[in-house]
Amino acid sequence: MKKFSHVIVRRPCRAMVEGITSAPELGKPDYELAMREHDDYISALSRCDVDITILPADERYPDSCFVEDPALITKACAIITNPGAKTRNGEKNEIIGAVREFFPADKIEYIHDPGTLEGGDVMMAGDHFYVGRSARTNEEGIKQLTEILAKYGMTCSEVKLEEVLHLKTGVNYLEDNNMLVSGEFVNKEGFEKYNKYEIPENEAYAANCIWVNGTVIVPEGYPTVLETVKSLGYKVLVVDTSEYRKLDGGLSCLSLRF
Ligand code: CIR
Repeated sequence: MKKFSHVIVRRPCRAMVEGITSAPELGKPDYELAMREHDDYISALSRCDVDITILPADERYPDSCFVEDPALITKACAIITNPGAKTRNGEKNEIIGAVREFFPADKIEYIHDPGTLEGGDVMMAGDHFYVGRSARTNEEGIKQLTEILAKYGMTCSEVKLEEVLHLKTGVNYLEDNNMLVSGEFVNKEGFEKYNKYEIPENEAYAANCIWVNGTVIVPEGYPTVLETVKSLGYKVLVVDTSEYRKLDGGLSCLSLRF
């Protein structure tokens, strides 16, 4: 099934070694290896029937390869978010140019102060969007998002996060009513209508898989998740994201898919 025609990515910058992390014990990312992993990510996406826009590295923003956070792209409009992380907020001004290539000005919406929102907190399931209330996304940001989506006939519901950075750190929709859930999302209310596949604690990082036109990209090194996704009948590609994991980043954060 073809749903996405475009993907936007941004090359990691050397300053990524200073990116935000909640897990300094994993060490700093190795930039050269991160670049190779990014090459592999782009090459996996190129096998998923999408056109890929590759933005250049931006040394001013260490976390700028995580393009999922400064924008949210839906089938009807694009939303430039207002990242709650101070060192990342300016990324919103740098993603606009790429978004304008695909959307006219009247279909580009904005989250404004005091609202904050990061795209990693937003999970699309058809015309409904789940949005995580997190350290990065606040009540006002969710209110603004709800109003924007309503203008285009789409709906939104809030999910309060207790443990993870972003909503999609722990739960991801794979289309076909299938959802990967880990940790706090295993028993959280609101996802009952989906076929939920529980991910064991030692593979929790791999809850962050992405579905792209019938193919699911899975991070390397998580055999249980790999088998689960394969058993659902998807075509599967595996990409190592070890260096992005050191910055709390994963497969979904590295692209905008629309
Ligand atoms: C951050 O803390 O903002 C980055 N180091 C990681 C962002 C990951 N993005 C995502 O989950 N959407």
